[in-house]
Amino acid sequence: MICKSSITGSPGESLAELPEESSSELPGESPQELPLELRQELRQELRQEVPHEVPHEVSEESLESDPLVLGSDSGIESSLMNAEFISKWTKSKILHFDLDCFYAAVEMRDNPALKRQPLGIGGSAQSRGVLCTANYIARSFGVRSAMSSSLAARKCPNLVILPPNFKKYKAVSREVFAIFAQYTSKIQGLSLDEAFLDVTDLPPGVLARDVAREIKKKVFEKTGLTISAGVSFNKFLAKVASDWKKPDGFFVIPPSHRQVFVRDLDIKYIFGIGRKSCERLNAHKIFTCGDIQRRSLRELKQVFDSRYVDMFYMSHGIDFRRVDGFGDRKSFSVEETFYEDIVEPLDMMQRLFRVYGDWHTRFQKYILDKNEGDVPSVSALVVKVKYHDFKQTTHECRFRGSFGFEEFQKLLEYILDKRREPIRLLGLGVRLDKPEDQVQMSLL
Ligand code: DCP
Ligand code: MG
Repeated sequence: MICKSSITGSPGESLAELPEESSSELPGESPQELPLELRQELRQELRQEVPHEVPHEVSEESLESDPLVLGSDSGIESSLMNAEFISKWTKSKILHFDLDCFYAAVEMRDNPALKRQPLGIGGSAQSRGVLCTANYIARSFGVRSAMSSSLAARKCPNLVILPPNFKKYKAVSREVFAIFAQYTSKIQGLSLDEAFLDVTDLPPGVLARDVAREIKKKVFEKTGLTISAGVSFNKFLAKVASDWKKPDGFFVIPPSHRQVFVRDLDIKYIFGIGRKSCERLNAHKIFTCGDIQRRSLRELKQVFDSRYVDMFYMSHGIDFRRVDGFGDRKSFSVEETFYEDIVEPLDMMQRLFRVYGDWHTRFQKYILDKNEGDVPSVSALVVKVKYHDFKQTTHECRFRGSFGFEEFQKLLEYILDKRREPIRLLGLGVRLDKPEDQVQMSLL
């Protein structure tokens, strides 16, 4: 077994309607996700389409020697935004949905008296619990997800804290995803309450915004919950749009409003910029996408290192990531956040077993839904742990052949041997290779 570990820190109204020009072209993977092939493809496209010979990645040498890229007024930045190239990447129709204060909303639905109270879902303040989420009344007191329940109770003395009922939330989630599936099979679920849908291939005359509205309505009728919807031409902006008018939001960002919309957009919305990156960038006086746009590629390379081209495009509202989950997935994993830190190793193993059961069920369904010949092979097994202090560790080992819970157990043991402290999240999964060998799994 070849293993590797990694330790990281914790990671208005509608402007206008989305033009409905039809396109059968799906964008490729993001350079971040599938770098090599697509970067080559992008380079190729840039060579063909931009006036100057512009490499997608600007090497250190060319930064020094090529007068085109030395200054911010060099022209290379605008070359990267070649109109034809950009129009190609603004033809998709992407929806993003996210249920509002999900766990809390389910509890309020089932006990309407809770609607008038500040409500948190999570572990109790007495037992070092952590909140999974809070309703919007509680949020107005500064209560947030992942906050310790004791701090939340200090911020909001009348806070009612209920333990989560994951079984119930999973059942609701299944109902919501079944509604999504009535419109497209191109669904990428990000969590129980959040998903991207690619509706580029809608029949002529069917508008993406109408589909989004209809889904919102159906979700409410079926579950009694409000879901926020974003409509745009890529994942980045669809996700921003669903957040824009939360709760019960609906917002459209059409290609024609790309530039105006992103100019003053906070960099915290950019995919790949977390809290820590945000602080670092703010120190460089970069607060908005417009601030990134105004920097030369040379400066961006210094600030973002290898991610600078992606960040350049994101700052212009261009995102090459495709809605994934229906095509060639590169991994399949499941994780669970606990509402109280898990302290005992035996308890951790039992939780891992539960996560494994969940993963196993979903993975089997994923495999069964595939056509024969499209079934990917498993190339590695992965276990992920987030500690009480939000430090995250993953450990993975290459694996071919049949495997079961025991293999994941060994990976967790390895992690715990290195650091045996209370944990708040456990995840496991597999990395997938192209369909070559049949996946063999030993069933429980
Ligand atoms: N969750 C969790 N731990 C976190 C964040 C979220 O257990 N740190 C759970 C509880 C949430 C659910 O996942 O209800 C969905 O997460 P969201 O981030 O979408 O948060 P909410 O749906 O609660 O709120 P919002 O209205 O902001 O979407
Ligand atoms: Mg949500």
